[in-house]
Amino acid sequence: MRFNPFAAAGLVALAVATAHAADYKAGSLVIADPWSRATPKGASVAGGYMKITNNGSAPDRLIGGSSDVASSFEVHEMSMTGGVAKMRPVKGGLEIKPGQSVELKPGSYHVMFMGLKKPLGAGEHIKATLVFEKAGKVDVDYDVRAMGATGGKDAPAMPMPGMPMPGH
Ligand SMILES: [Cu+2]
Repeated sequence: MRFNPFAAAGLVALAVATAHAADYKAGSLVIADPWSRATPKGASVAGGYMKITNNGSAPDRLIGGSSDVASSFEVHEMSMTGGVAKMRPVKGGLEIKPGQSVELKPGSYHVMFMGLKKPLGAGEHIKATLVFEKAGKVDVDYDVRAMGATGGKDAPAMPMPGMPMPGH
């Protein structure tokens, strides 16, 4: 198939149109479109996603946070090892370099609501506080989207093959 510049332009326009339900600013950081996923009954964890941009001249780090819906909150990274997805806390926090963005998304970096007090339903909003090393505390709202959501609000759902992984 040959490269079609008109189709490519259409994709860019679509991406722009569907981006950013809500943006939050803290110092030189912009936190764009925090969202989470509805959880199956009995799930104890849920993932939280967003894009963090550092418009400043010094690095900052997402070092933790909290939320009323969960007993604890961690910053995780995920990697595939022999076809198995594994996640672990990011040691020392997630760095956002000056002039760069880090996208927290399914299958990659994410925040994790641990010890959920109730299942998350699509359409709900979760209040959470993010803690950055320099920018300090930032209150954000996570938009809870349907189970299986993989990205922006209008992105098509893409079921994971194999075992469902609640929260991811
Ligand atoms: Cu996790």
